[in-house]
Amino acid sequence: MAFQKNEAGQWTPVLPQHALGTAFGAGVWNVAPGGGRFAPAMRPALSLEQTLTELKNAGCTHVEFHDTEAEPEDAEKIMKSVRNAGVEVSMCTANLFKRGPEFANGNMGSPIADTRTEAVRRTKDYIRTGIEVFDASIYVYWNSSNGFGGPLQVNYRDLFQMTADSLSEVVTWMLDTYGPERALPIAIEPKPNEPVSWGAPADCGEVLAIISLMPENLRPFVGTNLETCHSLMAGKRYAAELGLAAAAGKCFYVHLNGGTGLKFDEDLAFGDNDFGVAVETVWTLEEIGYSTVLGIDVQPLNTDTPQQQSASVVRSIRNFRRAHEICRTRIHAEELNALRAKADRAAQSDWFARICSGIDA
Ligand SMILES: [Mn+2]
Repeated sequence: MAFQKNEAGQWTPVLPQHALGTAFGAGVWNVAPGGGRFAPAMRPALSLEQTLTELKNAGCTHVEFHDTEAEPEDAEKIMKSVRNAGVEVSMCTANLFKRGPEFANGNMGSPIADTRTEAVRRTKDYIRTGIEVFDASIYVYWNSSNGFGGPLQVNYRDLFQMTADSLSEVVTWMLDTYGPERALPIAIEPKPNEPVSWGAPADCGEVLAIISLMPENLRPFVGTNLETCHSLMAGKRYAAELGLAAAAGKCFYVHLNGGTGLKFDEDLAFGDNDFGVAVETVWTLEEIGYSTVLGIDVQPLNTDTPQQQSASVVRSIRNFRRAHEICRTRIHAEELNALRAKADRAAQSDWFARICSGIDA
């Protein structure tokens, strides 16, 4: 069962329950040869079976797929490999950015009707695969090419309304086909730029705004998948974005990773560059009661060797455990809440450095 009614009669997602830090999922694209516009490929490409083994050995209990890595027609065969590897599929997502030229000018909110139609069709196809083959617990819509690159390239009002309308079409089809009990929770992953100069939705607030543009009866089926690096690129504090999603009852899934600020999608390991972000993220996940699979979305570093194919995934999980241990042993809710109740940010800053460093002096 994927949705059930709560005491107030609202449909709410039923996500697999895992105590925080006991279930991690990573994308099969997180183990990759590397390379791009500014760097050569650094490692040999692995087979799907090798990739699944790498992720399992890295500590993942779950894996994630794009439809370009696991086409709907190959999904049954791929599920055999997934089962053989001893993992499960947590998330699946249709690639609405790099499949071909059709998504060069947006997807769900594109000014081109055929593009919107194709985005909706591919999304329905992969939701069907997620429900019928993968037994996935979440479907992610990442905005990717949805947005614009310069002045008046889109009608700005239509961009947001049409994105909502396309999602409404998907949810309506899903409910008609499977009913709420089998419906797959849809999580929107925002990003402010890359591949487009202005991506829509750019952040958690814009995701919530788009959901609010959908008919009321469809809104319960759509939430957020917030990613650490995307939030940093938007100039946001990731943990605060999680808090906003949770306040709206929309924190369906997360993508943990790292970045260095208002730059590009670095997809560093969780805890890389700014370990304090990892500590406040883990504490915030505890505070909001996050209790399902923790998604990781990282890339290997350029210097990673063929023996380090999954080093960024390994380090993400290790850093999560380090941050979790700090939260468990050095953060005391009463002490923190007492600090929050005082107008003394100097004391709060000193406290945070003390708990992260473990040094009292
Ligand atoms: Mn992501």
